[in-house]
Amino acid sequence: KKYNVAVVGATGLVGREMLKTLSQRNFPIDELKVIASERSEGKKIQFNDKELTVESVKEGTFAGVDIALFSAGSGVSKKVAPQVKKAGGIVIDNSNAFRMDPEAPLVVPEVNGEDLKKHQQIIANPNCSTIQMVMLLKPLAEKYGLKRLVINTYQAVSGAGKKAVDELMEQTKAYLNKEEIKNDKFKHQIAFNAIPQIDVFLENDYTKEEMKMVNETHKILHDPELPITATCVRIPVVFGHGESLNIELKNDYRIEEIKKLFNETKNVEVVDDPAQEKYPLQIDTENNDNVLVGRIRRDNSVENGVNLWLTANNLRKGAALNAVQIAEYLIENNLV
Ligand code: 11C
Repeated sequence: KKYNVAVVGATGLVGREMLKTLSQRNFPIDELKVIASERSEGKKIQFNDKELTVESVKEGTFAGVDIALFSAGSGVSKKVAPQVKKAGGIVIDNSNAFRMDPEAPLVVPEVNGEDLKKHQQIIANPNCSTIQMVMLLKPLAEKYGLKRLVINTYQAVSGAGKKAVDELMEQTKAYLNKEEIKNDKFKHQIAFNAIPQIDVFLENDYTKEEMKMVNETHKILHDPELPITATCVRIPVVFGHGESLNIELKNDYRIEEIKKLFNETKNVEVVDDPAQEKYPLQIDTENNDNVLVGRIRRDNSVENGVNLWLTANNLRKGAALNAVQIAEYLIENNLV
């Protein structure tokens, strides 16, 4: 069977990656609609051997659409997703519009795919930095139990969209040419700098990105009481988020056992050879869809503590690929 698919936000960084992923994975598409804002209407997008024309949302746009992948910001999702639902289709939404909605499953297929069985046509794709982390937390939770988690992230500018990538490039050129540095997407200079702020600040002085990592992890792991604290930092890297995790497990472990566990986890790759100075790098994730984990070592300052470092492609597993995997899970389990 083939499906009518729509990509909403098709001209953005994630939207384009969604189209690439659908093509690479030979997703069973009957008709494909590429949708964006009115500004982009009429633009052409190549998909396999076809040239598609970008449409904007109009009355009847979603008639007959089975699955709509959204990555156009939470404002668009809140307004347009209900239209898809009303027309009988399923929304897989990459924004934060529905993530905490109890009716909307928040899913990483390898971790909590089962939650899709209760879907009510709107499904949320988690934040990129949450997705890559829970891929490792799930096997640890099952085998040892999780007691507490401390997260530090080193996130790529592409997480903030195409304009943010352009800003890093322009600032880098300006810096090297000793010209004036202009900033717009970021509050401060990002070239040759690190900014300990991703998204806006909340009343508790954490940023929204940091609280997403806490709240989304609680929901995905079905463990709402797990103590988690996060510091999220933007660094001048284009693709790939890095994360340092300090994890307290409930039960004792052996390092070799954890490495074996990760080696046996689907779509996770252990890159951990201190003797050879090998560990996951952000640049290694450009053409790799796996979550890379390394620097796995005991934290002797607490009982059952473990430190590790992970990287993954924020636009692929962190966004587009995870969304397409959700769609594939729905099809495989007759949930469309
Ligand atoms: C960033 N993690 O790197 C963000 C991007 O809630 O889906 C994704 C924001 C989100 O800026």
